Amino acid sequence: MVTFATQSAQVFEESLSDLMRTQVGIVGAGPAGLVLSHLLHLQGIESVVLETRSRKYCEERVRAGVLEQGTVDLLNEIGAGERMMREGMVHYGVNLRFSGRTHHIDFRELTGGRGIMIYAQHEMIKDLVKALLASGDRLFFDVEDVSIRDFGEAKSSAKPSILFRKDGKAQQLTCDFIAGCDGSHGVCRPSIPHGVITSFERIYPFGWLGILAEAPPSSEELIYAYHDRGFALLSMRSPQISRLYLQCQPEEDLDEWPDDRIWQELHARLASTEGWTLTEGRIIQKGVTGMRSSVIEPMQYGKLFIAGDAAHIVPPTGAKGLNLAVADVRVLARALAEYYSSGRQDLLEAYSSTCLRRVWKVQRFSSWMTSMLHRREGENAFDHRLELAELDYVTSSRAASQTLAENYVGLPME
Ligand code: RFL
Ligand code: PHB
Repeated sequence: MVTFATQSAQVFEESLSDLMRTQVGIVGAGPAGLVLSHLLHLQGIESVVLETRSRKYCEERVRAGVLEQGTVDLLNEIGAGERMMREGMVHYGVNLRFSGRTHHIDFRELTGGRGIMIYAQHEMIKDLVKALLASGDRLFFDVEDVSIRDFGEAKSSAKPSILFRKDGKAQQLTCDFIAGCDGSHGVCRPSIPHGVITSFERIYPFGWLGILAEAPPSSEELIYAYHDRGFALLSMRSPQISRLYLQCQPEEDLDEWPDDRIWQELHARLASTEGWTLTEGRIIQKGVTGMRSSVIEPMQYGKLFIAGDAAHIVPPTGAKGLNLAVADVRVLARALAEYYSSGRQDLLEAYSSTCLRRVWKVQRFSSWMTSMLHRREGENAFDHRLELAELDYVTSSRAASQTLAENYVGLPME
């Protein structure tokens, strides 16, 4: 079935002939690939985005919800922020709840007025896809058998290419550079020869069970709750929809979690001694995500540049994955613009080292938030006391609260 955006099958057939050549071939239409294509378009650089999933799937996949100020500014710059500014919710703080009491971290006061935007990732994807198609750039969903070749030599005159099938027909897209924005299960990173990149990894012994519920959010701002029974998070998507998470086993069986058990657990873990109550509603989506941290070094090989989840994964506790993906492609777009306008290659050569400085700081923050807020199975009383002391310190020391706040709203771009 042809689902080339909103165009007809005939238009699609015609555009296949143009498809054979572009400046930047982008694999993956997640936040990294779509934002990169927009940024390149603004610089007059041509790109083609190839995505294995359908447009519908990409636009409905429930994931992130917290956008840093820098991500919000960028979406506005590329002309895809209008609906987000209307429908998104700006927050100037988050709450940490432990021992039944709630402590507010005031971003506005601690970061000189900065905040975050609550806006669902899939809504952002819809806006990016719509704007990209309106600007005439090329984006193909439902492609199959994607593979990449001839990308290994940065200085060689050989052109990299992306092979794929569309409607059963084999295609080849030749380009100057390939951007591997194909997430943690993509093909670009595994195409780099063995021994060229080093992979750093940490697997956590827990996961998150996430739900969307038709319930007005029970708090104006997010609540991160530390509890003896495990971590819980109250987030939201709109004034009518709550997004809630529970710490669980990494391979938790959802069949063991009927709706009433989920609510019971959320009530227990989010309980407060301050007269607060959790509003329930119909659960409209459920899912389990395992948690891990990973980074590859370097994030480039020849004419292939890896960005976003394809290069690094952070546990969701710091709400950073999408924002980090956007930060990578911002660096890449600037380096490519410099290359095409002046022939300078130094920014491209420095792509990986520039990105990795931010990546490791974000890994540090996400891993710190994760260990402070989660309970480990078999954890001893000493560790438990340390976690409580960490939370007590973070919420009572201005310096510590400020550290959390400046990382949460997003470190400045280099
Ligand atoms: P994506 O979004 O995974 O997109 C990659 C795209 O590539 C496609 N693909 C291919 N296309 C062509 N050929 C192939 N061979 C391909 N293989 C794969 C895929 O279909 C997909 O469309 O990666 P990207 O663009 O790097 O973006 C990363 C973010 O999506 C991710 O980091 C965030 O969702 C993480 N995350 C959060 N990030 C935040 O910044 N704030 C949050 O609040 C937040 N909460 C979350 C999250 C992730 C979660 N889960 C489910 C993992 C909450 C959760 C529960
Ligand atoms: C979300 O709303 O999905 C969300 C919020 C904060 C996080 C992770 C996910 O840390």
